[in-house]
Amino acid sequence: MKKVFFAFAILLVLSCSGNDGAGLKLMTPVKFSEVSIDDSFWSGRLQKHKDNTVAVCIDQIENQTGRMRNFENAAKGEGEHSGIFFDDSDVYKALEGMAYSLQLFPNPALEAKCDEWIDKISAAQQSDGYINTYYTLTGLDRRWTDMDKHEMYCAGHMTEAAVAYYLATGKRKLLDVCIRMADHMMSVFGPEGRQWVPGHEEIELALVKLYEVTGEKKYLDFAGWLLDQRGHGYGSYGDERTWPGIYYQDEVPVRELSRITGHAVRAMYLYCGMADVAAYTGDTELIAALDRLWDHVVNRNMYITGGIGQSARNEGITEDYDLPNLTAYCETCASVGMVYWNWRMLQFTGDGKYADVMERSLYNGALAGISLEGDKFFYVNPLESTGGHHRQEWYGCACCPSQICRFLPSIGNYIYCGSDKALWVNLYMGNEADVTLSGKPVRINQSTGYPWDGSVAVKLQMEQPVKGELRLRIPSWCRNYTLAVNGQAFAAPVEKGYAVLSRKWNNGDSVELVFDMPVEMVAADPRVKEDVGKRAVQRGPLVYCLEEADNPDGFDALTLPENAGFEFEYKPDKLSGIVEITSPGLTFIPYYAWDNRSPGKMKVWVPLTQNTINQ
Ligand code: FUB
Ligand code: ZN
Repeated sequence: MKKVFFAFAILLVLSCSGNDGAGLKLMTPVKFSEVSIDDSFWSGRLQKHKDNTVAVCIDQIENQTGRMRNFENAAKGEGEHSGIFFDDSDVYKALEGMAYSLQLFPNPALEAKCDEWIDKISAAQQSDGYINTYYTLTGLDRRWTDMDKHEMYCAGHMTEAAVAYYLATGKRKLLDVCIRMADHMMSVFGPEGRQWVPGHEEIELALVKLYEVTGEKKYLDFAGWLLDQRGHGYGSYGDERTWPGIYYQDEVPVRELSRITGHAVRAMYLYCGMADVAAYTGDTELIAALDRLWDHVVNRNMYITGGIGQSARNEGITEDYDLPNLTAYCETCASVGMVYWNWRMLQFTGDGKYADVMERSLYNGALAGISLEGDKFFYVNPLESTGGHHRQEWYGCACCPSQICRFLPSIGNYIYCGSDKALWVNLYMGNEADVTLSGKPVRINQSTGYPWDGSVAVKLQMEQPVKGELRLRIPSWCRNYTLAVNGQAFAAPVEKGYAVLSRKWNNGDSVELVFDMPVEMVAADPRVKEDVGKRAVQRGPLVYCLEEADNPDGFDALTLPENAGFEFEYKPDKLSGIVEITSPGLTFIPYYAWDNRSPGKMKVWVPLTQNTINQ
């Protein structure tokens, strides 16, 4: 494949759209466990996760750091706590990833390892249900005194792991630990108890998962109560409060929120929790707040990579349109959070604008967080490097490696959603899945070269003909596409970014979708001072970058003519297989793939060649 395209500049001016998100969820995702991924881009990543990422996490948790020893010590009630006060959460997040991996690749040895960990976790639980190795080993008398100490955050991650493991294996030992911890929390806090504002959100969305799996509405109610604790001045974070309430999203009641503030990952988990509670309560005020927040995040505070959080100082948000490249924080966890949150927003409305952001954050901001081998991680994801920024196997604060460990094997979650009469295809990757259409079982098969080329073939198998809609997402980056059913051109109206193919489907029907995928130069919103006079290169869902390994001469002086022409070519042996983009004197690689070779400089936004501007 070798083609030449002349690029055109597009202005990335993102417009506000109306508030049409109110109400209960329109659609339900097809779970990753129902989807069997067989894809030239993703299958290798899932293999590396199974073989390398999980192994790194186990080794770090058991041998290189004291994370598992903390549980052993807490069970004995003696010994020191080592590491950070929220290190338990990494054990839980890795365990959640292991549970997902088991669903993709059954593995008795890995399951035995999970059971061993769960025994140790369970042994560290106090008789009243409380569980947290930091306070157990440093003084239980001080528990529940500092809202920034992540006790509920750790409980939330334990709950997500427990639900994942229960769904993967049917084993409920860890789930019972979580139920006892949740009941303990509800015996201390709540309308009849003490007030509490979790300094790091996470428990809210986890309690909704606990509600889903137990059917106990009290957990949903507690999640809603915790959300409504915020923004009333109840928060108290340690003796010497380093951060104001705005850092914790505790400045404004959740229903009145309209601007993202503070710590980026906390904000993402809060918005997910708001969406999850609203999905069951039908709370339109929460949804309206989420709509306002989405506009503010995406149109003023998001990088082209789908990453958020401009500053290392607060691991979060600074000011609108302040998007520095070299010092961009863009924590991997925040990009994963963007996927989680946009996926939830999509389910309320079926609006492709959420899937577009989900895809952007997935393929760029989040995927950059893990090496091609799956054994090294980025915590911070700048859009420019002077050569000193590299992936590491682990971090003192290891939230990002454990985040990627749980996120990657669950990518199958984001491909399909079902609604009353429609099957929605949100992401394109090769897979087979058992789904329903208009309540009837259907087997769907997707094959595609995405993200390297825009051809997608969908096949449907069913016992009886089924009347219903297949809704295929037309990504916002795509300006031209063709659509055919059984080889015949098919005119389908596009509603909110989805082509609606409404017909009676027969066994063996096929759909062929071809997206034009030219190389494009992208200009930032002119209010982003850092990117004035610069362009980024994008093709399909992928943002590209220049890396010194490909451009060794005069890297700092490289510029891009405004009328640049581009070629692109699939290189199977380069960086595990990429489409490389070239323009005279410049070689671009996908941003996610940088820092997998010799260390060097990198940049996403490239200055325009001075004498070519406005030609
Ligand atoms: O505080 C827990 C996690 O550690 C946060 O989500 C990350 O930003 C890192 O600070
Ligand atoms: Zn992180």
